[in-house]
Amino acid sequence: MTLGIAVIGTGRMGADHVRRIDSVISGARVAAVADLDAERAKAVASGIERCSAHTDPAAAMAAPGVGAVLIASSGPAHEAALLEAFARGLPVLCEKPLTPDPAGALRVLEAEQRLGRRLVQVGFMRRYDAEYQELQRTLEHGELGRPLMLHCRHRNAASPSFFTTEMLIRDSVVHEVDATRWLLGQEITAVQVLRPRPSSHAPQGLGDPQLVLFETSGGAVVDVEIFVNCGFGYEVRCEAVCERGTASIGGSGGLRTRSAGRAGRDIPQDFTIRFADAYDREVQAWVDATRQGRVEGASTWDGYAAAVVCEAGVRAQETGERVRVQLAERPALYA
Ligand code: ISE
Repeated sequence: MTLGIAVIGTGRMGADHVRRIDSVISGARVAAVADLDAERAKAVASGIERCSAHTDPAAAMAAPGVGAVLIASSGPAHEAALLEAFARGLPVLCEKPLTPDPAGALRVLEAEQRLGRRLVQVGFMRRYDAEYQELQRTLEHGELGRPLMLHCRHRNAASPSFFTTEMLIRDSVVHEVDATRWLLGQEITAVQVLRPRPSSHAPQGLGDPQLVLFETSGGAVVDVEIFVNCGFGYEVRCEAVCERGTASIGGSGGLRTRSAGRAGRDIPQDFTIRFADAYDREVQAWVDATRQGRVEGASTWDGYAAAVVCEAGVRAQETGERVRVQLAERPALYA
């Protein structure tokens, strides 16, 4: 049976997911949408057959034919929507971050444990990117030996007007937090942040770029350059340095051109383009698993761990100190 999905939040990501469910992937349809902005919700729903528009997420989840929920509203609205989905026993794909703060993430973690089964997949889409998957398999198979370091670069052409220095960690570096945990199969145990003099192209008051350092439970060290106003495009790279060699992804694919005495390739301008395939594969995998009664991908535990590491990262940003990461005990549900 086709899976009816309620999409909560019809901003940039939500609208992109509605388009994806409606015209790219198979096995699902958008049955309802919700957005605080009633006109926006109506506009998104109007192009889709049998799709109702709401301002209240609970009303969208209660709409006829809804069997699962995709949460793409702003981070602070996630917790309430997740708890509402739990009350209805609906499987959820929740865009990152699970919640912006560790306390909220812990409440969601506890609520899911009370249900006694996993309902949530957190939308860390890099886990579905073909290059990231190849790197993960390479590290897991161990042909290069033990990973010693990861060098990561995360660059955006420009940050949106509402972006704050904290968001460099909570909204952007959160991807490297999850990628590090997933690629290495280790927890992050401490965070440090170095802050060069900001670029003169960064908006007033934004500490951009920054260099973020993670230490991990297996003794690896990870550096992340986060630069959200680099100006030239969207670029995400990762090089793993292992005992017997290195493996790197990002920056190498795509169409190459030679013209007017220069050789080059186009650089995507934002993440919806760079990670378009990853988003398609992520949502298709979630729909397939949900239709078979399974839950896979990043779990509520992964979302919680990312929130705790980001909290430590923000404290490291503010204090200039090395901040230890203290996680709760991992519950058996996420073993
Ligand atoms: C944005 O929210 C994302 O998730 C992108 O992947 C990231 O590159 C960007 O910095 C974030 O603001």
